[in-house]
This record gives sequence, structure tokens and C-alpha cells, in this order.
Amino acid sequence: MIKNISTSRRTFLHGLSASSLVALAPRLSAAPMQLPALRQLAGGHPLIGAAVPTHFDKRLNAQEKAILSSQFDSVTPENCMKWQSLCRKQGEYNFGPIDRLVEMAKANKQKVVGHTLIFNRDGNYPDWLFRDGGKEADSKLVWKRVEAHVVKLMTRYKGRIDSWDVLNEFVESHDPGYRVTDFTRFLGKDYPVRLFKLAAEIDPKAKLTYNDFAVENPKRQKAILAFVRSLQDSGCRVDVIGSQSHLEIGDDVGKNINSMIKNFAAIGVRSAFTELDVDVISRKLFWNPKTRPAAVLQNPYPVSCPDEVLQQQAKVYHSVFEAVMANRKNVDRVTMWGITDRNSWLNNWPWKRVNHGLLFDRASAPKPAFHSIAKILARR
Ligand code: 9MR
Repeated sequence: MIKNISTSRRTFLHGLSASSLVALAPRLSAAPMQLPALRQLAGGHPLIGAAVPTHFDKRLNAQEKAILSSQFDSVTPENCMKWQSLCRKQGEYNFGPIDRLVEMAKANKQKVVGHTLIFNRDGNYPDWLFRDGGKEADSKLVWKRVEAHVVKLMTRYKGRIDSWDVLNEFVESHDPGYRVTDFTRFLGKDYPVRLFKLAAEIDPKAKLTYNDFAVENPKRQKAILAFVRSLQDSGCRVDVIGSQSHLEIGDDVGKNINSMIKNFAAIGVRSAFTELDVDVISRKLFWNPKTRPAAVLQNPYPVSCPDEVLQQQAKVYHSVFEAVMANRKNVDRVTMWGITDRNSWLNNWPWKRVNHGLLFDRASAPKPAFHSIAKILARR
């Protein structure tokens, strides 16, 4: 894997202090590799995170575990804390996977993100939530269940969760301004106020985050800013706005991110980049129903991704980290949505293909994007 590292990158590695380099367990027949540790280079400002799959103990190999512990100082459960995974059957909570993640994080001196209390998208809740025997539940019963769930989850992990994604994907920039889901249908459009107040009451010390997608888009950013201001006006504490940042090559987001962080800071809220990845196969054709049939046939890099594409990808990561470091006092965290390309959700969404969206490839080798980020972090 060392052969992927260009001369300039080798020179860069030699320029780093020994304490910021970590050895990764070698693959069979490969030499041990010294890599800079992003978490050490950033020094906690911002935190550098990764999403971790459910049953990570079995699903990650030794190299991926070594990357997870050496590179990242924050972990987000990718799925096991979502209501539908945690409590598929009413009354039966499966806390095992979260408990193991929290323990692992403690051993690795990593912070944990609580993802997520309410995911305001249909399908991201258990089937029983809106039912009452053979009929629909009424709004009182649904809120009672929401309250009980939030109390149970937040109380159990109180003091061990650094930041809670209290609410995920509520805002739409078009009418009516929010995503209409079973949650809004049953609880009304103002339920986020009750939710944030409840979360603040249970854990006054944890950061409370509002998390959403495409926040770098100016129209959505404006709508999200207005939403968070309305929460503040209703007496809610919102510490962080999370920008998921599921980007793709060719995205030119640096300027928007720069103004986004500043705009959020102006209302007293810090930013986080909560689910960063950079798709190397553009999704644009997929969103157009006319071109979708052709889009879903695309699988251009089934074996490996060409270097020129990886360089384009590195450019996008670079622009995110440039903006982050220029505004670092207002950025809480940057989390990658996975560890290596092997386990990334981008291999399956929005269609099945071999994807290459993260900082480490399928063999756990660092990609140009990794080196470009390390270089920016090392400048601080
Ligand atoms: O990566 C996650 C994938 O494995 C799940 O099937 C999916 C549905 O819950 O959620 C994915 O993670 C999402 C995250 O929780 C919220 N923002 C969008 C992410 C990608 O869909």
C-alpha cells in the first residue's frame, strides 16, 4: 500500500513529529505503515469522527479497528441507536450494540454521538409507534411514547454522550417548510420544541444538535437557520447544527460552508459536519426520473478507482477542511460516514455499485483525500 503514496506525500509525512504518526497493522506481505493521526493533528478542535456499523466487533477487520482507534476521537453509531433498530418490538430494547460501542469508545478515549433521538423521515421508527391495538394511536399516546423513549435512552447514557442528534431531517425549504411525516401528522409541526426542551432537561451538559442534509445549499441553509431561530425563540437550547455533508465529486462547497459556519455562529450555534463522504459516481442523473434507468446501470469502478478521480475527490474533502480550519473555533466536529470504502452505505444508496467515498480504500490504504486533510490539519 505504500506504493500509493506519492513523493510529495512522503516528504509531508517526514515533516510530521513522531508523536503524530501511528503505525497501522500491516496487511499480509506489506510493510508496516506510519500514518499521521488525524485526531492528534486536529487536537480536538475540531473532533474528528467516524460512523461505526452495528456489530462493529464482528464487521470490522483488524486494520479497520486500528484505523478507528488511531485516527478518530469521536464515534457515531451508524444505525444501532435508531428507534427502529433499538426497539423493533414494543417494550423490548436491544441496548447491547450501543453498550459495546460506548465501552469501546471509552477504551479508545473517544467521544460518542447520540444518533439519533427522532429521525423525522417515514420508515425510521418502529412499526408499532403509531398504532394502538387494531387502530391508530392518538397524538397523546404517541407523545407519551416519544417522551418515554427519550427519557430511557438519554438517562441510560447520561454523561457518556458528548452530543445528541436530538432531531434529524425536519426542515424542507419548500412548502410547508418541514418534512411531512407520521411524526408531524400525529404530533403537529411544533413537536421539535417539546423535544428539545425534554432533551435539555434530561442532560443539561450534553451538546444538543439539530442535524440535516444539504445544509450547504443556500436555500436549505436559510430555512434551517430560520427553524433553529424559531426553536431558540421558543426557549430551546440548540448548541450545534449538524450538516450531514453527503457530497460528490465536482461539488464546489467551500464558499457556502464558510458562510454557513459564520451564519450559524451569529445566532450562537456551532457547526458540525456529521456524515461526511464524497461519492465518486455522480448521483445527479438518478434524481431525474427520465435518466434514472440509465443511472442505476452505472458501476464504473468495480475494481479500483482511478487516481485522477481520487484527486477530484480529495479536492472536495480539501475544500471542506479549508473552510473548517478557517472557522475552527465555531466547528465542533467533522465525522466521516464510515471508516473504509468496504462498509460504506454509498455502495448501496441510491443504487447498488462499488463506491469509493471515504478516506480509506477497501484494503484500508489511505487515499489522496486522507493526505490532503492531514496536510491541512498539520498546518494549524
Ligand atoms: O448509513 C445508514 C444506512 O445504513 C441506513 O440504512 C439508513 C437508514 O436508517 O441510514 C443511513 O444513515 C443515515 C443517517 O442516519 C442520517 N442521515 C442520512 C444517512 C444516510 O442515509
